[in-house]
Amino acid sequence: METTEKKKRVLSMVQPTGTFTIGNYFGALKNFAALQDEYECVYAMADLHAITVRQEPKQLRENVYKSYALTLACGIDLDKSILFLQSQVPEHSQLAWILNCYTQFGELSRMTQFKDKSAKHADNINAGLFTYPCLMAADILLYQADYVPIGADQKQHLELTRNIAERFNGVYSPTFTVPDGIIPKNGARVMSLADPTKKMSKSDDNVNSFITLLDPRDTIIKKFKRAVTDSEACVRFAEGKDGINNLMGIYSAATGKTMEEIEAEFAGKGYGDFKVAVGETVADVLAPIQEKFAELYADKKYLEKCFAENAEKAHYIARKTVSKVMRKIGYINL
Ligand code: ATP
Ligand code: LTN
Repeated sequence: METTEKKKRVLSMVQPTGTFTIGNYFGALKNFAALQDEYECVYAMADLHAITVRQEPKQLRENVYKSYALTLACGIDLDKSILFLQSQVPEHSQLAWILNCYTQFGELSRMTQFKDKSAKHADNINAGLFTYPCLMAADILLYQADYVPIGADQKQHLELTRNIAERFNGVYSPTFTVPDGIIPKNGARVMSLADPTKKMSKSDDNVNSFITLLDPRDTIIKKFKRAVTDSEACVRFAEGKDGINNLMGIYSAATGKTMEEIEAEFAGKGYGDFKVAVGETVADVLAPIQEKFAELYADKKYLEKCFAENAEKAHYIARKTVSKVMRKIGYINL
């Protein structure tokens, strides 16, 4: 007998806070496209999250168009997946408030992203920065997601999401699907080229610390040539060689080669040759994305049509969850 199994659902988001880096790509975006055939995928630009850090309105608007076009250019097919703007689906804010009331102050205080961002923006440690993980939990739980593709830095937030879901389900009755993370084997934690003990981040003040998906080929190679390494001059993966380990990780994520294969390929060669090879390989991976991006970004009318259609599809799913949650809590829900 033929069985038509319902596809499991995937959800993930990226903050439109600048041009995406290869950290965002290898950690998350690359997986977004890869999961589309097997799962029902819902993706979004987390523009509500973006304002936990002060944003200039014109710049934010531009970043949203740009990030959306870039995400599409990474291979999202809108006939298969949904890609929407978080601020256009009001249920995210609505459920986030509710989940705030099922999350403990102590739990939020332990979040390392909060600690890092409050150290970096000491003049603006706002309540949104603190309760941000509740909004992220709402993003995921609204869609009853089974899987969440993320980089390793988001593991702690996903764990909290699972705890909130289990708590709510326990207080009432099963309401939310408890999600699992999908963290890539290679590229889950791409480090800064300037300080390989720190995560590569698109909002880093030093532009040489990251490679963006839109960097021209010669800039990519130049930035890799400048990457901080060590003085051993031997391409091998080992403790204490953070810079080289990071470059090997990037090369591995771009080519699929193992660390042993990379060591063999560069045996007897210096860091100079290795850095150029990493740069050229990354530039080759990014070239088709850049080409597709240019086409999409030039057509804002098309992007706006996508925003509207996809927000409506997302809203349809999100609304059902909020309605269920309201009923369970005891709200009058006509
Ligand atoms: P910001 O600098 O604004 O804090 P970010 O560069 O850290 O942003 P996000 O929008 O917060 O990027 O992250 C989007 C996705 O990319 C998340 O799944 C996150 O885990 C992943 N990601 C971000 N940086 C890296 C990195 N350096 N290595 C691997 N994955 C990453
Ligand atoms: N918190 C994530 C971005 C994000 C997200 C989400 C990721 C917001 N909502 C839902 C996965 C699922 C970040 O800072 N990278």
